[in-house]
Parts: sequence; C-alpha cells; structure tokens
Amino acid sequence: MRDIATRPRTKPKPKTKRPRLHKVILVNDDYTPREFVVAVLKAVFGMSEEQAYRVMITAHKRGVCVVAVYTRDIAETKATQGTEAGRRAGYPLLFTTEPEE
Ligand code: TYC
Repeated sequence: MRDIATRPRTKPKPKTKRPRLHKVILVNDDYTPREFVVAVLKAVFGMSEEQAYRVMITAHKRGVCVVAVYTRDIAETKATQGTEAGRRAGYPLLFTTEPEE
C-alpha cells in the first residue's frame, strides 16, 4: 500500500507583515475658529498646545496637514471624532484619512 500523506509538505508561510498605516489629514476651511481646531487636536489626538497650534496653522496656510498615522480603524475613528466635534458645534471642520503608500 502506498503512503498516504497526512501532513502538508510545505510549512505554512508565517504572516508577519505589519498592517498598512493610514494618515489622518486636517482640512482647512474659512469658518471654524482657530482656537476650536486647536482644542479638538488636543482632545482627540492628545497633542500639546504647541503641537496643536503648529498643525492648525499649517492646515490654515497650506490647505491640509497630516495630523498623525495609525492603523486604519484608529485613523478612521479619530477622524470621525474630530469631524463630529466640529459638526456638533456647527462648524464644517473636516478630518479625512488616506492610506500610506
Ligand atoms: N481657517 C480657519 C480660520 O481662519 C482656521 C482653521 C485652520 C480651520 C485649520 C480649519 O483645518 C483648519 N478661522
């Protein structure tokens, strides 16, 4: 009787790839007060006053600024929290996400 293979002949390939990171991007607008943007950056992203001011003023001048990078779920949650905080206060503040290359 011939041998019957009971085990796979090749080792399973270990899945060690790190998950792709996603950027959270702050988008400028003409209506949200600067201090409000700074307060949201501090509350949602745990930034200091100085870090938050720098990110806010960069978005204000250039149109957008990368706030931070996270795994996809966390990036999307934080972007939603920031955008929602603006919406609740009646501002068009917008955070978006984008996968890193
Ligand atoms: N441009 C806004 C103002 O002059 C401030 C602001 C900065 C709004 C960054 C949004 O992502 C933003 N009041």
